[in-house]
Amino acid sequence: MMAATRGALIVLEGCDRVGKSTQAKLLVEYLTKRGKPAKLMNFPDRSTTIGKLLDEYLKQGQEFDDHAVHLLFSANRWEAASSMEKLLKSGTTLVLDRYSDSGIAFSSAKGLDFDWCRNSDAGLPLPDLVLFLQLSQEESRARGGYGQERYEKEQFQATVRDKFSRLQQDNWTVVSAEQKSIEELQCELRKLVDAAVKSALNKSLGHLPT
Ligand code: NYM
Ligand code: MG
Repeated sequence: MMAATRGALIVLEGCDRVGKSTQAKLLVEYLTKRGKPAKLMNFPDRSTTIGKLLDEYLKQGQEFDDHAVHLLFSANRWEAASSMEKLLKSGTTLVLDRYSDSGIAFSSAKGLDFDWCRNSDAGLPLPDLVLFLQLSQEESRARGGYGQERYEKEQFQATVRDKFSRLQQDNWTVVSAEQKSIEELQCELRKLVDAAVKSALNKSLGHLPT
């Protein structure tokens, strides 16, 4: 029997300052306007109890062992997993501003083992599409540089960039954000998202492998 109509799980990934949050928000507005139920989710979700710890950590008000904080970021996804599955199965497309790949890239950039990082996310809902936004170090700098949070340093971002490039998988679509206006990039992403939403209708929802 064919799976019931479901929404697509779409993830925006990339280094800091590439425009993920802006693009994710615009994609949700676009889908909603076209009568397709859609919801924006951010990871980390700083509103939960675990998310508040992560917020403190990112604002450098709280220290954690690197492994411990990796597991907190992962737990922050797990606490959302069942409601994500419910929404997807009821036909809502989810647009995620970061997900598991950020967890692996940022933690492994601190020296943690890649597979160890991946393992805590095994079993989470599998993205139908990962849109990886690419931007050179030079252009992120030109966009106004980084903020004050932990990890927002040029050297560290360069290491994260390397880790992301090792992570690239079959369901990734790399999109260059270089020299593009918000509207130009949005236009490109919409086409990819439309296709993903359409093809998710005939596929059952998968789960992240180990
Ligand atoms: N981050 C995000 C991680 O280190 N691990 C994770 O699992 C996730 C989802 O949090 N610099 C890092 C990447 C970002 C920071 O994200 C906060 P944002 O999108 O700036 O709120
Ligand atoms: Mg952001």
